[in-house]
Amino acid sequence: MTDRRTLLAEVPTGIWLSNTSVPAKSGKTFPVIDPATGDVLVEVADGGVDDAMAAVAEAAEAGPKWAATPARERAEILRAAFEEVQRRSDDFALLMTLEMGKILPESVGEVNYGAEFLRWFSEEAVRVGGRTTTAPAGNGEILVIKQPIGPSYAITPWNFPLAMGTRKIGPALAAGCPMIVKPAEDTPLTMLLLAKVFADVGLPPGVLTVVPTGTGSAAQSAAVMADRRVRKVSFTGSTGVGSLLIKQSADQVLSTSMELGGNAPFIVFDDADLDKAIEGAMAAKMRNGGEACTAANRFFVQNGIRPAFTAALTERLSTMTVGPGYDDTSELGPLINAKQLDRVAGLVDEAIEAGATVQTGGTRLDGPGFFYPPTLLTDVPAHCRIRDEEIFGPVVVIVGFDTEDEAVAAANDTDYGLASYFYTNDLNRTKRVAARLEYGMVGVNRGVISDPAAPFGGVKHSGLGVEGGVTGIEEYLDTKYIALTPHTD
Ligand code: TXE
Repeated sequence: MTDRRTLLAEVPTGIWLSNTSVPAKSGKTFPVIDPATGDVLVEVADGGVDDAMAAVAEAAEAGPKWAATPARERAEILRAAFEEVQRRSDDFALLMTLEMGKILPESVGEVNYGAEFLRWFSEEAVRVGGRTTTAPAGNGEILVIKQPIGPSYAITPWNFPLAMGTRKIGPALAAGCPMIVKPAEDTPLTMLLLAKVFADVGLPPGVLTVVPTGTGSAAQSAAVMADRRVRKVSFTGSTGVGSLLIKQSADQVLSTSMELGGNAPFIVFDDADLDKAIEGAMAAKMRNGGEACTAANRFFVQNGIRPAFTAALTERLSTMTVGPGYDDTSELGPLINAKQLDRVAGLVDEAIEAGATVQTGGTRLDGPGFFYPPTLLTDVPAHCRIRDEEIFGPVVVIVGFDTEDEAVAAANDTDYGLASYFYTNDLNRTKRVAARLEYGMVGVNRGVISDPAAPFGGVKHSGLGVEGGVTGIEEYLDTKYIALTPHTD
């Protein structure tokens, strides 16, 4: 593994254009912070609208040639990038832990998960095809073909700095679309290293560009989406920003993929295996420090098993070691920044004021760094903000219930509809409850559901479109039909 100082010196910190790192046209930079200490790791180029327009121009120029590149060649570049990310797994993992804060083993897990999208879509690239139908009235044939949608724009979040990039870049490049990426201001380094990896394995210049910015996200996205050469926007982030982007994208009638927030229910029925449910709860809540859109947000536990479940989970949470993600002993890292720390602490304080009981945690930890302890709350009233909003932190809220109907109704009583989980050993209930949950994804007797082969996406305020799986590439393809009447004379 490259040591920390060498890695930070090596990672590109400019705007990624023409397969090289260049300063912002304004010369401005912004700091990337280590959330475990609050210290500046490096300064990164603060891209302005003019830098973003240079990326759009490159994408527009590179697009037709990339689209015409044989699928097998595009697939080979994606495959080589997959291998190179794996080869540099330690570097990617350390970089992610440094800029995002998650514990190192989880960063290694994300490298594997994130890299897999490149391999998966390298395999999908060669399977894009249409179909032919003989028109029923006998007047010729209908040829249905798939074509790359064109230059695409990705806005990525900070919680999975690699995987949220590869989940968009993989299918875009596989489909034949160039991609312009705006990484989150908290975590631009992982994306810049990924862009370098692509250049190292032979991706032509202009096919992948990265325009980091500190405070210029709104101006950049407005300008890029207003440019008629751009045909697609793919966003992962908060529902508020997603909804704004949908409105903005309407002017150019852009294709949009929106992976937005969640408010996942985690239901435990009396007949569930307690130990397995606890393991699942730890994974669904504490993975990534709770900063995941699939994170369990509300635990509904049937009253027969509730006391035992609450005691066991409280015990697990209260013995976790909190510390910097790069320390071997840490089981939970810091939150991403001061804003998120204030948000999580505020939600907990408000719940306590509304009558919640703190079983463990509940008070922010002293700095430096943005640490919040594992926390478990009971007696939280319905429609307290902590039950209605995405917590995005290591806080468990347990609510009791008596009947299946009651649990399903409470689980569905939210505007979100991304991930959901439940534990039961009753097969009939499994099918019933899975069908009734108004969510894009349902985990049954498991706390981790993400997989490159799965069509990841939500309903209601959680988004539009799906990423990954065999349908993931469709987000970057247009369907065209050619009505063909061959001359017979
Ligand atoms: O998200 P933002 P934030 C949720 C989670 C979290 C909350 C706030 O609940 O607590 O959002 O996090 C870019 N035009 N999720 O404030 O702002 C921004 O630069 C264009 C869920 O960090 O949505 C970053 O690249 N872009 C989630 C990206 O949007 C804009 C992941 C996400 O940041 C923009 C992250 C604008 N006007 C947060 N404003 C998930 N679905 O996994 C911001 N951005």
